[in-house]
Amino acid sequence: MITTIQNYSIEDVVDNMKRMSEEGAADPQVEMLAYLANMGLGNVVENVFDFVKAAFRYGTETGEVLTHPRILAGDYFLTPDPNARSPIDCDCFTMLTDAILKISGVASREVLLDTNEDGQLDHAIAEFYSPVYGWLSCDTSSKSLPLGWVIPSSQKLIV
Ligand SMILES: [Ca+2]
Ligand SMILES: [Ca+2]
Repeated sequence: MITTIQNYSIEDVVDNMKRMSEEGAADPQVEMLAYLANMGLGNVVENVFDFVKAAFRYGTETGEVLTHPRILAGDYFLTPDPNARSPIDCDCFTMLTDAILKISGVASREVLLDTNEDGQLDHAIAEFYSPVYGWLSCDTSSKSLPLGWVIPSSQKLIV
């Protein structure tokens, strides 16, 4: 059973992540990121996965923050060196990835995870819908997990 995420109520996190992702999907600079991501010739989901992973780096935030996708897009265009951009954590990657997937025409959603099933949420990912396999992970904040991981439903809270 999922109950808390750090010091925030689940309702606050869920409401804010959903709202920011939806606003991000309507933001001109986030749309530009989707355009850049899809200049590749590969599968759309792979394009977005590779682009977001390369564009931002994972890092621990000071406190827990939910950075709006439009702010991340602004940082992308203002800061040409990816290593100079502010590090972001999993929830920020999730909102941006979900927004860019939606702009790219992919059915996607945000998911909060309790990966060790101890009742505490500890991770966030975007998922995309595969007509064959159902909902699959698009975890752009992970250095190691490949695209398309199947997450057990017992770990998921759908945003
Ligand atoms: Ca965060
Ligand atoms: Ca946990």
